Amino acid sequence: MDLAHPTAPPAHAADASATLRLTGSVLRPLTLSLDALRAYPAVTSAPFDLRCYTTQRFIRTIEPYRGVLLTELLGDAGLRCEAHGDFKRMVFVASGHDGYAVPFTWHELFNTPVGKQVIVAYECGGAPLAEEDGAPVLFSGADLVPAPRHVKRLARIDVRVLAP
Ligand SMILES: Nc1nc2c(c(=O)[nH]1)N[C@H]1C(S)=C(S)[C@@H](COP(=O)(O)O)O[C@H]1N2
Ligand SMILES: [Mo]
Repeated sequence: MDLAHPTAPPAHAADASATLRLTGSVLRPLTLSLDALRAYPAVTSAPFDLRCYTTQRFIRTIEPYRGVLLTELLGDAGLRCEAHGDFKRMVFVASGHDGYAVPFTWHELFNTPVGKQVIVAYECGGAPLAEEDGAPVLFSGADLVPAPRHVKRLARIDVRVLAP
């Protein structure tokens, strides 16, 4: 063992992987545990049928989710706009622990009804979701086929400003 470089403390894998980070073009980068998500104002979704976009296969009916709006988390982190009007070119890349990633734009979240139904959920059908159940789950309730923007074990929201 190299005494000058002691081994890292044991990683609390379960804790670490259930945390969500807000990174990129934000004023205050956030690292949020499931409990931290529960401290924000909560919203509840309507139940819906999850379908795969690729196969059109019905997957299962999802009972109402409870969680926090993605716009609420972005408001807390604060969007960083270096140039006038940067927000109009802003995109949010939501990715799961496995790298599965889906985008949103500033416009659809803040300038269309879609944003009112994009939830980071920690509860389903009145029961808490554990990491093993896929928590936190991001889903976009206004999508016509919700499975693609239904990210299990959401790990990161990265805020980017597209180059002109
Ligand atoms: N993290 C993560 N979430 C994901 C996916 C994935 O590969 N990774 N696949 C998506 C797709 S394409 C579908 S169809 C559904 C499948 O949901 P299920 O695995 O719960 O049946 O999850 C969605 N969410
Ligand atoms: Mo899918």
